[in-house]
Amino acid sequence: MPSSIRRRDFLKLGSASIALSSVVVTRHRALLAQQPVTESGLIVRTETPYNAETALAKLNERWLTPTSSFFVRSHGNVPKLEQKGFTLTLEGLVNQPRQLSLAELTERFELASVTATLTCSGNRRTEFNRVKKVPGVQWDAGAIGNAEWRGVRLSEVLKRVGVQPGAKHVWFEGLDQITEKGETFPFGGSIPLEKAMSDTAAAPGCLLATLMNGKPLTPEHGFPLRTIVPGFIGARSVKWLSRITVSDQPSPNHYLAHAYKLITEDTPQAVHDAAPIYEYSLNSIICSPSPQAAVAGAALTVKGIALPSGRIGQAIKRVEVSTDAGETWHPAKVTSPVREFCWVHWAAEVPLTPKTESLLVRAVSSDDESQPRETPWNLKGYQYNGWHRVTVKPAS
Ligand SMILES: Nc1nc2c(c(=O)[nH]1)N[C@H]1C(S)=C(S)[C@@H](COP(=O)(O)O)O[C@H]1N2
Ligand SMILES: [Mo]
Repeated sequence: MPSSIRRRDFLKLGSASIALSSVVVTRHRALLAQQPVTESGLIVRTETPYNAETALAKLNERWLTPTSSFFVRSHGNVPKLEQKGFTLTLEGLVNQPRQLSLAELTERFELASVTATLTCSGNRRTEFNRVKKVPGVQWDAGAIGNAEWRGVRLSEVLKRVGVQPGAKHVWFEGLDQITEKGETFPFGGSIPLEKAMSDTAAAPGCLLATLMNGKPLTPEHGFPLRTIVPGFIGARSVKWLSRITVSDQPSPNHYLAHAYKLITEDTPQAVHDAAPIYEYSLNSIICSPSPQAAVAGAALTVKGIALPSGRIGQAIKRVEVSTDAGETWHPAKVTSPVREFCWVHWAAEVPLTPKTESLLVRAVSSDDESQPRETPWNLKGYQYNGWHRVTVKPAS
């Protein structure tokens, strides 16, 4: 990892004092009424399977998202599992295939932890609908959260069982069952072996996690065991993990071989030719004010989050807000730690004019990568990372 990142690690810009603005921001109650928010701050998108995202105002409350308000993405049932009797199978291109109980896994290997942002590749999917409606869970921008995960490093487990020459990918399989087009199969996927082995001092390439924010995983988040792949889209962090297979090929599971690809036409050839999505992209979101909020005064405090892309070593360098449709940009102050694989929280005080109709945000990474104005449309609605826009109304 570049030393510039290491130096920034744990860097607290926390005391960035945001001048009190003279602005009145009122919540638009009618809009909230259309989207009931649970007590813990979740908006349920589908009951069965259970899919819920975090209300935007809640996303911005804490750098570490409380587990109770962390988004949930499930493709099938939420298995209710017992710790007793649970085993993890290790097989494929390994010298010593074996089954490990949860106790064996956590006692035989050193505990490691990582703070990492998890985001669904379909986060912000609804914004593609402006071009052409996309199917799938209609996520707004809250299918994202930041948590502290603890468990054992996949790399250490793989070294112990001995990876054979020719191995290139590590497959994961969960214990849930999904029925699609008349077939029933578990959720699964894979990551390149290189990613699994890419531990740094700050982050494992992949963690076999048993704890989330210091407590055992909840059933919705994968109890008793899941993978956490820092920097990769949520789909690669397989919940209710029961099987790891080392192979020379990527996983044939539907969620690696067919879904989670950027395609513009649904033909077997197009799906076959497209590469699986692994890393998530650079992104930023305005969390407050809320859409349609009434705003008044000469200045406004805008707050939100920004996420570096999942490439190793990337961090957020700059966040900018515009109140004039992208003509001029005002720098935001980062108000949280700055690390790779983690979002930052930011706040900006921006000028307001009677003509201000919307607020825009964009971020720049440590590699000087910037977000596009719009993300090109794709059929499944993945990886939206255009400038996030929130419309506001002058208060009268
Ligand atoms: N077994 C299993 N693992 C899974 C999924 C699933 O449906 N089944 N969904 C994936 C997707 S698409 C995402 S975005 C993340 C969401 O993790 P969370 O529900 O803990 O937020 O889990 C991933 N792991
Ligand atoms: Mo996802």
